[in-house]
Amino acid sequence: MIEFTPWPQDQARRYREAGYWIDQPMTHLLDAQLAVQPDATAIVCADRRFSYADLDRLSRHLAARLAAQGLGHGDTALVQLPNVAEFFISFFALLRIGVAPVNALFSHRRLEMTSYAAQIAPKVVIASRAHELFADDAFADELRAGGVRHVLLLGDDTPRTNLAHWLTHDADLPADAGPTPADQVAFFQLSGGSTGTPKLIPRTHNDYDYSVRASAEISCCTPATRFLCALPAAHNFTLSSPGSLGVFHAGGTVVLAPSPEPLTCFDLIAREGVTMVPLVPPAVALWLRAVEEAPSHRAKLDTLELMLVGGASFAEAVARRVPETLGCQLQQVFGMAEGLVNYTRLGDDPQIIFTTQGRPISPDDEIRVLDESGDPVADGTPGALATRGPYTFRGYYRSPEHNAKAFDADGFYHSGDVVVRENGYLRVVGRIKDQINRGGEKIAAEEIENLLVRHPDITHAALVAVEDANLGEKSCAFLVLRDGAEKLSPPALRRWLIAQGVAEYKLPDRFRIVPDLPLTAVGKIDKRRLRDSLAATA
Ligand code: OOB
Repeated sequence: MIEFTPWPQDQARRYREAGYWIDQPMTHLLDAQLAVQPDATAIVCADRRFSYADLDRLSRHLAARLAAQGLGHGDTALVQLPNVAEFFISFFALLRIGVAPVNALFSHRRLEMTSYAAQIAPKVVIASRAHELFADDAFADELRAGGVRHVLLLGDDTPRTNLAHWLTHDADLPADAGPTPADQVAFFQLSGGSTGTPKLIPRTHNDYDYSVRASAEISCCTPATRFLCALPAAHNFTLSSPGSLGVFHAGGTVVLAPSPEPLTCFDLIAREGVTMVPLVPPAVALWLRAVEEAPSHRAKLDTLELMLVGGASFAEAVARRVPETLGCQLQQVFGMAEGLVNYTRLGDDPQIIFTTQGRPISPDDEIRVLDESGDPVADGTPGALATRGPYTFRGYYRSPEHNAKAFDADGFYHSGDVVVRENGYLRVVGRIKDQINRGGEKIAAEEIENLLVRHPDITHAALVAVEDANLGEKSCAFLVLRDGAEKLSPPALRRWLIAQGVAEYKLPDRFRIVPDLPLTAVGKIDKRRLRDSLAATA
């Protein structure tokens, strides 16, 4: 079994008694649809359509082939696929045989993939030839040398390693051991992070499945829901809030888009009659601008009923333009891969919908808003968010030191967000974690700083957020150079970072060479002063 920090028994009992944890593997949501509407369309992926029966059959074929290779409970997988049907086929296949995947983002590169592989020691890697890392065999060979038994590639020429081959039927395969018990780890979510290495979040069947079922209800998913999956399919928001899984649970259709680029999405919405879409704030701004510049686009959005917006802070003035300009309802979502998800409710007063990030999914989500000494603040006063509940994890994978800081003695997870609570609703007003939120994409400052100081000419580095009109935030790296070092140009620095294998969204948008970094009274880098110095010169 895969190790994880379990919930204390009394809480686990309460979550079961309340009906949150139903002790069924997450694959039950597919089985349920297979029983009632096998021929309904589950996924639209470019010109391909997959019914629930197709999704079930193809995921069983892959599961059977992997099980025949000896994969099963306690094993892990590293998956990196773009928004294609094979992502869901692989996800359910792995769940069916109790193999827990890490679903990396397609934007992740060598550093992230190597870190995930080192943490989970996967037996199988499922990826795509369309990704630069897998365009030739070098990285796959490296993975194999590190213990990976199978690398299956979408779009490969060799049948043995082509994912398509693994989706074909073989009647002679033996039965597998089935999914892991529902109180065990189903898969890993990725943490946005604030530490040097990307952290993994073990999610159990019970906890994740509850968040999916409850989210589907809150966003009113039905068999008529046609959901546009345009953000990365593996992200917690797109996967489970209510996400593709919430839509499968309700028996609706997931329409895949390669990216949230407005014109492609508008055509897909019109062609497929899309009713629901989750977006991050910068994508909403692009959609609004596209319709405002060419009002004829509005007709393509006729079927769109609900837009969910989350992942980064969303300005009230922009929120108000969503129903006006796009003709659909807005639902704000404030969630985290670690667990807790808040939603404005569809029947809420518009003022609540435009000005808050919602309230928790569950009556048993416990929320504390704390001052600097850890005492609760009064409603209406900003404070640090701490939470525990039926789908909020209890510990990062194999990270005891970080867990000691991220959790308190009561098992509350401290998310690093500064929130204001009023009448049970939360507003996100700031952040204490050392992270940059670049339009919903999270960058752990420490990860990039550690990388920068590996450069032979850099002795100190500090990454801070800069306000940005389009993305909300961008990043700026303050660098102290070695005595006598040549001046480094931003393009040269970016090229050097790319060569280190880091995802492009983590590259600093700006660089500032400084003689030294300001320190606080306790000798830490004074990032506030760095941010203020940028604001002053902006
Ligand atoms: C979602 O998940 P993550 O894990 O990528 O990032 C979580 C962090 C939060 O701690 C917060 O700092 C920020 O992203 N965030 C927001 C926000 N939603 C997330 N900040 C301000 N306003 C919001 N509405 O981003 C995520 C997971 C599930 C559902 C939605 C978003």
